[in-house]
Amino acid sequence: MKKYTILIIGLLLMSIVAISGCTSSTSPDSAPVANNEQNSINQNVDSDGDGIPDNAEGLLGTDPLNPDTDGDGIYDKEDSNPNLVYTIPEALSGPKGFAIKEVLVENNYDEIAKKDASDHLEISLENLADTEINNFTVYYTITDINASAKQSYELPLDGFNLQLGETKAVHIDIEQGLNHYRANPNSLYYKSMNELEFNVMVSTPAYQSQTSSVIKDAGGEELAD
Ligand SMILES: [Ca+2]
Ligand SMILES: [Ca+2]
Ligand SMILES: [Ca+2]
Repeated sequence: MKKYTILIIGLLLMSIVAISGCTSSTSPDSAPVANNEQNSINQNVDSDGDGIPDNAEGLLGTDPLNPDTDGDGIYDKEDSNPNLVYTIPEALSGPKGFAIKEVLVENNYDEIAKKDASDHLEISLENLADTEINNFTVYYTITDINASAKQSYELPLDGFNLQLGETKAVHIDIEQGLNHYRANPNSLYYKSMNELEFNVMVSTPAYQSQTSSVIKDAGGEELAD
């Protein structure tokens, strides 16, 4: 009888050890749950402070890191069409002080790093004036003819200047760096697989505005190699 009692106590002790072992082995599994909770909390963050949470900006097609996605001065939350500039800027007249040498929306190449770059809107500008030029603004539209959708953006090129005789590219994308300016990561450019038409107007006070158009073939954007 005593033997059986010892055996039962022994089995109970083994069970407790086994159960506590199970408990400790399951605790790492609970970590992803905590991470998921953390993610859902982060998605409710309003990174740009425009009153729209980051995850909702993705659904709306606006930029979670720009309170005024289209650059028309009306914040995303108050903007009835946050991807269409409210007042289309007028073309400026004057002498031709600069030229648009090239507009690329695919097959971009990074001249500094000497390698392919991810597809983005790249505008190459040449100074034709007898002085340095700055205070450029880019206004561009993206038209998805198949989906009957159009978006437009106005972007001041703060800090960009063209020295005498200089030709230099402006990069409108989601990269950071010199001569890179912010594109909406949820725009047609990044979300539509259809053929897209880009119309670009570049202006700076005292000179004639310059325009150019380019087509992006159907298919998604290509990332850098
Ligand atoms: Ca926001
Ligand atoms: Ca925003
Ligand atoms: Ca706006």
